This record gives sequence, C-alpha cells and structure tokens, in this order.
Amino acid sequence: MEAVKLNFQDKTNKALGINEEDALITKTYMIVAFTALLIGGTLGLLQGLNRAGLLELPVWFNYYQVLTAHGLLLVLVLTAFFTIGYFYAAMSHSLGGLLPKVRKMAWIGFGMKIVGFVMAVIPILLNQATVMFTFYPPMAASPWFYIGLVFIVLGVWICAFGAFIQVANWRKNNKGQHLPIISYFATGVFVLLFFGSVPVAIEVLYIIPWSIGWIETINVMLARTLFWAFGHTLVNIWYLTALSAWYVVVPKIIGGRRFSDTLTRLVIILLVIMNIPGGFHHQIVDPGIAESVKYMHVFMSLAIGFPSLMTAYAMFSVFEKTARKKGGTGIFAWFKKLPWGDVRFLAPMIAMIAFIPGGAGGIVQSTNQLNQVVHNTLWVVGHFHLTVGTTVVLTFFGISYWLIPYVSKRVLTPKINKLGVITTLIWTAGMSFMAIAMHWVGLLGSPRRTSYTTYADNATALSWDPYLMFLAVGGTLLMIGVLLQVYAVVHLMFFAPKGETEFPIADVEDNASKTPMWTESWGRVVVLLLLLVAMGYVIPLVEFIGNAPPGSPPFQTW
Ligand code: HEM
Ligand SMILES: [Cu+2]
Repeated sequence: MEAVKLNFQDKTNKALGINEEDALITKTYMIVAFTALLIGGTLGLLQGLNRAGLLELPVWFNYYQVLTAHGLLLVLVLTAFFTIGYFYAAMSHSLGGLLPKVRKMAWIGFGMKIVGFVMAVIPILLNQATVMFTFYPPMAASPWFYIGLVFIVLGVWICAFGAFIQVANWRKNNKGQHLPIISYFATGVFVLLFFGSVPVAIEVLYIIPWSIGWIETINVMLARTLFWAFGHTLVNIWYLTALSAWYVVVPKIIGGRRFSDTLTRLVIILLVIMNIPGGFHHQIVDPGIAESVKYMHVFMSLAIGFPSLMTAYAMFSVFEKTARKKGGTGIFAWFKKLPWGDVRFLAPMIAMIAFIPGGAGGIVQSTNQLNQVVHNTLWVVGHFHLTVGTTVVLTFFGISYWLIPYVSKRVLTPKINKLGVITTLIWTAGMSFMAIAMHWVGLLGSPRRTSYTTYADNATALSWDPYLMFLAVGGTLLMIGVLLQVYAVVHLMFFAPKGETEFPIADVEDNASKTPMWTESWGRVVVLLLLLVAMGYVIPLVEFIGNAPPGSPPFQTW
C-alpha cells in the first residue's frame, strides 16, 4: 500500500513538478548563495596571494577587512541561504507544496537576512567592524554590525518556524505516518538552527549596549562561550545538510536504494541531541574553564564521531550493493561500476572522501596536547577548508546540478555535466594544494589571521614561504573552480534547455524492516537536546557569571 502511494506521489510530482511560487523561493536563495561564493571566493584568492607575499592589499581594504568579509560571506551567507533554499524545495516536494503562510515566512525571513547582511557589511567596508566572523569581545565593532547580525538571526528563525508549521501541518493530515525522510532531515536542521542560534542571539544582545556605551564592560568568557555554543552547532548543521544528500539523494543517482530508514533517522536524532554541548573544544586553551568541563565537551564532540562512523558504513554498503547489482565484482573492482562521470555523484563522493582527513584533523584538534601545537595556526584554517570548504561545499555543488534544473524546470545537459566534473576535479586539486600547505605550515608555526610578514626576516618565518606559495597556487585553482561553478549555476537557472528534472529521492530496500514510530516524537528529541545543553552549559555559565573576572571595556585594535 505504502509503495503504491509513493509511486502515485512520484507521478504527480513528475507531471506537475514544483509550483512556480515555491520554485521562486529556492531560486532566489540560490542566487544569493552563489553570489556569496563568487565574492567570498574572490576575497579568498586575495588573501591567498597576500599570504604568499605576492599581493599587498590597499589601506582602504586591508587584509583583516577582507578576511572578515570572506568568513561572513562563506560561513554565514553561502551556507545559510543554500541550506534554507534547498530544504524549502525539499519540503515543497515531499510535503505536497508549501502552505501560503509558510511561503510568506520564507520571504519575510529572506528580507530580514538581506537587510541584516547589508547592515553588517557596510561597517566592514568602512573598516568599522574588522572583527572577523567570530567578533570576539573585547574587540568592538560599530553597533550596526551587531544589529545586522540580530536581523540575520531573526530571519533564520522565521524560516525555521515556517518549516515547523509546514511539518506540523503535514503530520496533522497524515496521522500515523512517517515524515518523508528528506523533510525529516529538514526538521533536524531547523531544530538545530533555532536552538543553536539562541546563544549567539543572547551574546549579540549583550554586546550591543556595550558597543554603544550603555554598559561599560563585558564578560569576555561569557561572550566567547555563547559564540561557540552557536558556532560549533552551525558546523553540524552544514554536516547534517550534507548528510541528507548522501543518505537520500546519492543512492538514487547511482541507481540504488537507500540504507536503513531507522538508522538514518537515528543518526539525525543523535546529531541533533548531542551537538550543542561541544562548543568548548573551540576554547581548549581558554583560561577559566574547569578541566572537567572541557573534558565533557571533548567527549561530546568525539561522541558525534559515532554517527559519522555509522554513516561511513551505511554509504559504503549502499555503494557496494548498487555496484554489485550492476555486475561489479571483486573486493574493490566494483568501485568501477559507480557513475564517476556524473557530477551529481562525483562531487558528493569526493566530499565524503575529504571528510576522512577532515574528521581525523578534527580529532587531533579536540585533543588537549595536540591542540596546543596547532591552535591559532594555519593548520586550523586547513582543517575547515577541508571540512566546510570541501566536504560541505562540494556536496552543495553536487546538489546544485539537479536542484537548480529542478526549480528552473530545465535539464542538466551532458556539456554542463562535463563542466561540473571538471569543476569538481579543479576544486579537489585546489583544496588539496591549499589545505595540505596550510596544515603543514601550521605545524611549522605560521599563524592564522595574520597578513604577510617575515617578522624582520626571521629565519623561521622565511621557512614558511615555500608552503605559502603552494597555498596561493591552490587558491588560484579554487578561483577557477568558483568561476566555473557560478557559470554552471547561471546556465542551469536561465539558459539550459527546458524540461523536467526530478528531485531524486531513493526508495528503501524492498525487504526493509519497519521503522519504529518513536522516531517521530520530536518533542522528546527537543527535551533530550535541552537536557544535554543544560549538562554542558549550566555549571560553566553559572561559574562565569557568579565568579566573573573584571569585565573589559571595548577596544578597537585595528
Ligand atoms: C577560492 C576559494 C578559497 C580561498 C582561496 C580561501 C582562502 C582562505 C585563506 C587564505 C584564509 C585565511 C587566512 C588567515 O587566517 O590569515 C581563509 C580563511 C577562511 N576561509 Fe577561505 N578560502 C576559500 C574558500 C572558502 C570556502 C568555500 C569557505 C567556507 C565555505 C571558506 C571559509 C573560510 C573561513 C571561515 C576562514 C576563516 C576566517 C577567519 O579566520 O576569520 N573559505 N580562506
Ligand atoms: Cu566544533
């Protein structure tokens, strides 16, 4: 019965495709996301060339302004707009179209994020908010920068609540059924987006009166902690978004079935629950936090490795099963049966492979003693260009080759597919050069967030130069990758041949066991999430506030 129903839904979706109004939302979000990639990537290249000593940036747009904008555009704008645009299309597809009210919320959220972004960018351009995307006090930016951030967070919340309304409505009309898996991922992501951004909202509301001068000093530890409760969660929001494509979309693209529905839902639940109390692994060298509390957060961060290992197992199981069905043999020879020439597979596949060194580096950084070696060096920058810059971004690229034709009612041509394969390979080469160079030169002591300097021709600093040259070569390749990717997006959105493209969602195996209904109780998930947040943060926050050290006035260090 279930199968028949699904087929019917598939057919109607195929016949009608996404409705124009829902499509417009996703198209607009994608345009913003890839514009952010274009500008952010260009700024990245400027940084790379500067660090290699090849380019001096002008005083009216200095290295740290560029770096602040690069971070904000890529880790906030690109990821947020892509994630929201993608999951709104996913909900429209799997839940029978967006409700008019929800559509309106997507637009209001969009407007607020754009207004907030403009408010934050203007002071950056004026060199009044050169505080990096982490905006750690006691560095203080123009209040407008923080007010802009408030608008961005509010915009994201409106989109999250739109998603909750959409999902609740579906559940009311489909009692006793499982939420379609892609919308289940969306729910997990929006729950994390909401709860994860509460701490940063509190932080910013605390900073604003201080930056205006209404309160004299700020509790620096409190602010940093609130920031990372958010920042660390954000990382896993991207990860969960990428996972949705790996579990649900990639199996369909390679002509297979998806892995156990129960396990998929369990991975989502675990990631949502265990995520937030991990933030202190970004503050391992911060003073004033009890060792036991740091230990707990490191334990929680490593605990997230467990669902990741389950994912690795699940994905390879799907790959092998599918390849063998297509006649693949041997221990490894079946690998050749996978559709390597299809960018919709190749890009997320390389993304997954990049997560192996990416995740390993993360474990290194979470380890106290090793963290002392790499902290604030270019190693860390190498790490997150592998994880967010490759794993997440290549998955997004892979998605774009079917999602954009799906919303623009066009088709992916063999030519653009080939271009996509080339883009993926260039990106892989560029990131390999850049990330390996960054890791290496970081181990040799080269600091992050520092424009080019030889420290008066100090011998150690001079020994970094060859690696930094590799960094610049990688950055140049990446810039080519950015241009090709943006070209493909524009082409698929406005110029590719008209036609129907499906939203690829793999079916479960025919003999799959039934998924237990407890996976549907999101109320319980949220309660567990809050309990773990309390476990991770109540004691240290009470400590920071109760035994607060002297606060700090605002500083403009640049
Ligand atoms: C054209 C491609 C790219 C190039 C050439 C590039 C280059 C760089 C360089 C050289 C730095 C660091 C410098 C320093 O610490 O002094 C940096 C920082 C950073 N990059 Fe990229 N990057 C690129 C793409 C990306 C992407 C796709 C993302 C994320 C989606 C990203 C996220 C970041 C972040 C978060 C920082 C840290 C900013 C900070 O420390 O405040 N980058 N990038
Ligand atoms: Cu983290």
